[in-house]
Amino acid sequence: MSRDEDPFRHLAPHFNPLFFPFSGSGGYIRRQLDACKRRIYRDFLKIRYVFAQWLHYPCHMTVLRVRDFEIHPGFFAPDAQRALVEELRDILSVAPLVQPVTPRGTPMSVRMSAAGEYGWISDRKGYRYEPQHPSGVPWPPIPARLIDMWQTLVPDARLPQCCLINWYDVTAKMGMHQDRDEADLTQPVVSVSLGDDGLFRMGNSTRGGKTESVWLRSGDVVVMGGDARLTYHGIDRIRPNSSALLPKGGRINLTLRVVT
Ligand code: MD3
Ligand code: FE
Repeated sequence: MSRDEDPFRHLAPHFNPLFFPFSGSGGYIRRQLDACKRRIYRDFLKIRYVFAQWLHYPCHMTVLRVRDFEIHPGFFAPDAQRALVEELRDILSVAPLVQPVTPRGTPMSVRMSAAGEYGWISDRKGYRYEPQHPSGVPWPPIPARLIDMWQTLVPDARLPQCCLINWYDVTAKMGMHQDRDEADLTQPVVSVSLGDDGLFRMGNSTRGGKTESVWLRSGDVVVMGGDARLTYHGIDRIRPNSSALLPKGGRINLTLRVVT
């Protein structure tokens, strides 16, 4: 780690819990210490983020990294969130939310719609991407501010072909799953949370194992690229009345995807 990268470089040595007096060249001890510093710094950011969530104050840090998920707390300011909700209303008036059933016939608790070239559908015939809403109308276009966000956060990716819209009432949840119905799994998925807080659980690239959870709040954006792309994940629960953005409460999650 060069001095510029040292997360504790702003601290005077006597405040620096990890001050290491001799700067030798490379070596095993130094690498271990650097790794340790990064871990502690990441945990520090996480603790700060968790406290910010509890105390309901905005935490304007750039990104939080948890298991290769890149979390951008408060990426969308309240004004932009309200504008997005208006754009979603127009989309949903053309392509209304539907309650999907799994191929085995179990209804999902989440309601879904989409914008863009493709929408993700689940029914008795299976799950797949379709160019039309079940009613037969084409999906409305993806709002420009979401395309903008995509180009800001993942400039090297292809443009998104689907903006999946998930709506959770306060009882809804989404079980742990992988997203692998897209043809090119090297392309990232970017998600936007709106409305009530949702407890997002992140697992591993195979089912089971240890998991970590964070509360996603209105305006937060998560980038799933690289190793996070095939990670199992889900939403355990919604925190009722945690946001005033949606008049009837609940949570909306938008996920932008490259499909073909
Ligand atoms: C990781 N949505 O739509 S957002 C989904 O809040 C989905 O509605 C949840 O899981 C929600 O598939 C979680 C975070 C998320 C979204 C898509 C991903 C994480 C992802 C795709 C690949 C890997
Ligand atoms: Fe998912």
